[in-house]
Amino acid sequence: GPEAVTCGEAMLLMLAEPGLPLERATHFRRSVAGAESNVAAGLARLGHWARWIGRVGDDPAGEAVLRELRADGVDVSCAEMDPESPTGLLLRDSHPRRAVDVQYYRTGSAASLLSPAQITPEALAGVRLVHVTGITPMLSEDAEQATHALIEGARQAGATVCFDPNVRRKLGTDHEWIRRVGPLLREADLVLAGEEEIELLLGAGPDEGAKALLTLGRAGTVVVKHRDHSAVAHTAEGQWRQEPFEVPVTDPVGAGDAFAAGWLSARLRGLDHQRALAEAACVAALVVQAPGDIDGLPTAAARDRALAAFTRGTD
Ligand code: KDG
Repeated sequence: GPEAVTCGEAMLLMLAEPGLPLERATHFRRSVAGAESNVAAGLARLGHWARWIGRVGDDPAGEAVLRELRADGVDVSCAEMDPESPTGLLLRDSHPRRAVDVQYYRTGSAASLLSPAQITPEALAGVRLVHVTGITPMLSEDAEQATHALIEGARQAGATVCFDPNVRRKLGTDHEWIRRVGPLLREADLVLAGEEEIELLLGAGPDEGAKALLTLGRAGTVVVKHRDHSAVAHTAEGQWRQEPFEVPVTDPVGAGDAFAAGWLSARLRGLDHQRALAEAACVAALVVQAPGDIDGLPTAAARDRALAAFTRGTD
């Protein structure tokens, strides 16, 4: 079976040519987006057997999404094509120094009809790690139930559950995020979260929030991604910090998913906390140098070469 499973909405991404605001752009490049499928693609590029569970429409956009994920090595054998509902779509631009403008066309999409029925024991058989994000439960009530079924199924399969809240303010009010996604932080064995997300969902600062999850939740490790792009791993035994690798940023979107993939790959290979954070920061630094969410994802060999070069620079 696969080493890792993710589940969520993958969308057709139309990425505007760089340098123009979204409403002015006339040329768009077709790609694929979706936080969970991005992580699956990251793990697959790094050499892991990674499965993505989700739904797309039975339409050309859905074909394109599945073809691209397959080409990146993602196992899409448990993905479904829905003849009744369309594939979700997203338009965005990319700017290194201002917030990216995103417009979603995903209400009523095939993925919003994801249901617990798709989370079968077969889909999770033998899996070691299940990566869940807060986007999925915010899509619809069905998708929220599917998220709970996924966590339950992961436990039954004996898998580690990793959770990234991935707060996207266009998907709900603060109150909805706190109510629907906040409790999931306490269900996860591994948590990856931004400083702002900890503040919103736990009403606490980063250190205090991480400590609360380690003591009140199930988490054995909490990684907080700070505003200055440094990351700190918290466990009961101690803390490890990683500074970001300085690179020219082309497109910051996908950095968090790349970080997750880099970190989870290191965890799956049994590496220590410091090395896992360094690999995570390295994979993120490679992704932000390329346009698109997943285009800059490295193979394991490319990651190792880049990490050697980055750390030589800091010696
Ligand atoms: O993490 C990047 C995602 O935000 C992007 O791929 C689109 O999944 C997406 C979302 O819901 O915003």
